[in-house]
Amino acid sequence: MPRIVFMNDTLVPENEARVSVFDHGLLYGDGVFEGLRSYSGRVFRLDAHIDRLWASARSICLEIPLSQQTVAKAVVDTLAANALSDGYVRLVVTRGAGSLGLDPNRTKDPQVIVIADTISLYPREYYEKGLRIVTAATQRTHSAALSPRIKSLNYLNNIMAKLEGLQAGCVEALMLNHKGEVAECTGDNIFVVRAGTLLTPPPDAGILEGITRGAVMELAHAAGIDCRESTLTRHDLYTGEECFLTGTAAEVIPVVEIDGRMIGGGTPGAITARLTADFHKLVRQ
Ligand code: PXG
Repeated sequence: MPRIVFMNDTLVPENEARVSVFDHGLLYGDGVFEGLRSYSGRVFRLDAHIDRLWASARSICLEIPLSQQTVAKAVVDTLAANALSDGYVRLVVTRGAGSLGLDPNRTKDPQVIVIADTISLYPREYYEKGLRIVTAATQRTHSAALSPRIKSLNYLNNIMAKLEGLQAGCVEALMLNHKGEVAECTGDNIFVVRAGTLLTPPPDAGILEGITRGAVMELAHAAGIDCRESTLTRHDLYTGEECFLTGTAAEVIPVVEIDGRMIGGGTPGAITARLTADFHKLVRQ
């Protein structure tokens, strides 16, 4: 069955959902996006995703031609049109069609696109046994070059690091910032447990402030787990008791090996298990 896609103001079959070859989203990666999930027919933290999309767009001087309410409704309507109650949504705003030149002032009609599909999850085994990851040589973009807080359509930085991970037989890769500090993974934020305290890099380490990351920090506080943002080095990860990643697609996933160093006992830890369970409860609330 063809999927139904929202484009600008209407729901259309996927074969009618087309963008121009002159769209600067295609020509330059000039645009912003979000990835969201729905659980049992409810979109998780829809408002937070809408806010982050608007923040990303504002940061690149892209004016989204629809209201926040209209886009939020489009997400819900697109899921419904595809009869998806547990689904994945890709929300994309491109700069629109323009001339063959960088000038964003010579583009018009930003395209607002909502695609809904089933989510392809990591195999269950990864959640039970934990992931092995490696550090990529590709650094996370310097925030003076392009802020990692913008969820832009230009993901080549992360894709280069992802390739390095895949070439090493890993599904995720750790990215460091220009100072050599831990930033995040290619599509997930990272947490480590040290002396019973849960630590994650601060926004100024050059990360995307993940919505799952925020939810997990709230859950840790509610569970009485001391949780703080802290500058981290690879040594802090290697010598931690537990490590896990968070993201819309991955949810909470344990990491048991980094660059050949076994983390903790080499099996997912108790704090990871507790927050995974709490996260599952939260998304189904
Ligand atoms: N860091 C980066 C660089 C991301 O792209 C996250 C962290 C986690 O953020 P949320 O808000 O999802 O908790 C992301 C987002 C995919 C996919 O299909 C995943 C992301 C982006 C694009 C595609 O797996 N993760």
